[in-house]
Amino acid sequence: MLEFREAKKYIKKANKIYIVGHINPDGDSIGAAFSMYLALKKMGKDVDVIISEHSKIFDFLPHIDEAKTFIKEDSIDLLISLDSSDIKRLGVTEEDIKKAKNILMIDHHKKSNAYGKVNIIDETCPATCQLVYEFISYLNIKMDLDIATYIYAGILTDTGSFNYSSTNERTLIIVSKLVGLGIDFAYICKKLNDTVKEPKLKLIATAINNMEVYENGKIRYTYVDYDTICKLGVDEEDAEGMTNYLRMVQDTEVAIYVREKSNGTNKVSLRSGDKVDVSAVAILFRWWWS
Ligand SMILES: [Mn+2]
Repeated sequence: MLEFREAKKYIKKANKIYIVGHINPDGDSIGAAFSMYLALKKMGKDVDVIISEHSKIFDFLPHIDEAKTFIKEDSIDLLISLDSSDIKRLGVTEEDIKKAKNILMIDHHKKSNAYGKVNIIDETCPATCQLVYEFISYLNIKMDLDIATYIYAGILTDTGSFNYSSTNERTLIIVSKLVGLGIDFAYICKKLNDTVKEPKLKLIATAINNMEVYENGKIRYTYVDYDTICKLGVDEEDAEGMTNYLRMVQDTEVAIYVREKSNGTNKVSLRSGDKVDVSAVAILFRWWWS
């Protein structure tokens, strides 16, 4: 990739580097940011990583407590953004972004708006972590167990544990190398996928109990009010994702989850299989909730 060469130049000449993921970071954002951070440290760079408020499920990851929350210097040479298609979603303030002389953007989202001096964007990568793996290899930095763990966490998250069609041959080749490096993939998977807090389990039960079924089971809808969410002790993050359970039912095409928020407004989540474009429905109703 041509941009790799350009990116390497900027990294080489930078004295102070910060790495940042997006707000509400997922496994791919954290995985990409930390693998990049650990790799550049191995290169001998003066580098820091910023992760905004994140879920406790990531606490088991190595070095995660080294994350910073802001840029303490007045000026830095390079800000590397990972997994964020929009500069407004970066996990740093606008003032902090202005401190950077240059931005290197690494992302895999469709419709990514290039906002960096150098932009490494590959929509064919199922995860930014896959792109970071390629870049770290290009930089000739030796992978170690910690870097491999982060890359794996990111790929696992964004491929839905290799279930999504975005997973490709290259993904699995890379994962085989990570396994070769000795990553504890069963442990990482358990930590990221199979751990659920009791309030969330009770919320799932409530959401399923409230389920309404339309069009012979093709459409499934559920609603949970704020009072229930409070009574169950579910936090904001755990209140998400109920559409996943509705979609598990055979022949479901569309899943709709509406939940009441603390300010009395409703958050609507729409998910579909490959037959219905729910984003068109969301756009249709945009006037209604904006
Ligand atoms: Mn991603």
